[in-house]
Amino acid sequence: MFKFFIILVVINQIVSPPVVPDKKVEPEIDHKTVNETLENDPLLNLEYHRYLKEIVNILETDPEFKKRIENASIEDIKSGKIAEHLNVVGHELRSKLDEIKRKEIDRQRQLIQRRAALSNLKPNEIERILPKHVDHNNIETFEVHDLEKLIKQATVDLEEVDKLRREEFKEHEIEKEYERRKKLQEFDVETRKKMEEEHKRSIEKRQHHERVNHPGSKDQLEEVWEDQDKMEGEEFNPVTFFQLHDIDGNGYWDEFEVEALFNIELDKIFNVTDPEYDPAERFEEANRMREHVFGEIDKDKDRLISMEEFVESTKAREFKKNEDWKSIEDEQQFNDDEFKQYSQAHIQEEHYSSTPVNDVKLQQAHQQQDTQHHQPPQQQQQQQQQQQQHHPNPVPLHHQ
Ligand SMILES: [Ca+2]
Ligand SMILES: [Ca+2]
Repeated sequence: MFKFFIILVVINQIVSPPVVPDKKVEPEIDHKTVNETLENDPLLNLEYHRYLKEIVNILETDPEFKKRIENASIEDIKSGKIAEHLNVVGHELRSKLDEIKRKEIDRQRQLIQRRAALSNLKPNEIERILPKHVDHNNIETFEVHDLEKLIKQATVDLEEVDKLRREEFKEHEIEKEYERRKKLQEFDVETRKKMEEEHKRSIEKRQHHERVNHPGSKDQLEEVWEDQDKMEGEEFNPVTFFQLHDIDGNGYWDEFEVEALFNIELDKIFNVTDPEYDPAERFEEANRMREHVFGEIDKDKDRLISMEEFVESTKAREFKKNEDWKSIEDEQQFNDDEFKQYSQAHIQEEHYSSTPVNDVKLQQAHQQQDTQHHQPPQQQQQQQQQQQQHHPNPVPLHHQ
């Protein structure tokens, strides 16, 4: 398969739509966040990925198009420059592309209109928030401009995806800690103490894991070669190793194939029998190992490792080094300020969700009035104290 298609297929797998649990309908949506809400809408994302896949599937069947993009550079793919070759695609396939685009536009419009109605958006505001992966000025045919937009959008997503994943993971860890401390408040002092000790023991146990081989080092890969590939006794051969782990045989290691190389190391850190075992942490660790290995080996930054890139990396001096690897268990994932910020926002949110809508509106009106009136500092302090009494912070702000 050509690199262009591999990259788009990889994008489609990696940038999968986030699983967002059904949230309660908010009494009122903040107008400022509407744009963001729509851009992150899981349904719109789902449609976009389906669309991307459908377009790739069609283009892949055109021999002339494939011939033209055979030697495309990663720069030309990322910039969308290769989209100009769409002009060589045959009439029949172009009609199919047109049809896919028309359906996509229809789907988008329906979804957006539903959401816009919920958020009381004006018609001119809807235009502004239309997804950027389709050319909306032409709603009938799929043109060079559409392919260019699609490729650009997909590669932008790809560059953002690791950053977003890290942020989401941090929030997950903070949330977990918040919930844990909240739960503690339900018990008496004695039980709480016991639970805290147990938690501490669990953390220490995870921190004292077996030594992890540095991801991508000779020692690490040789362990895979011997234990996983059952090649014990055979000398490590980079070409054979590459082929063994190019699972789909497309000539490149993609992110999933690389992450699969770390299972032995991950088992050293994470134990499913640990009562606090969290699959999200294992997933994050695999991603960080993969990011590290790609940073070292993927020289042309196309998010694929070619056999040449891999073989070359095994010749470097670093390959034989096996430096200590800091796992997520070895470092704190968030600081006190971040935790404090989350707790405060959450306490407020919990309070509002348990308050009837009319009361929320009344409170908002009161708050507005409050900010308009300049209160003397003493009064402000008194009010703050009253609020704190009303919504006591159930969670102590220092952790671990
Ligand atoms: Ca592969
Ligand atoms: Ca590469």
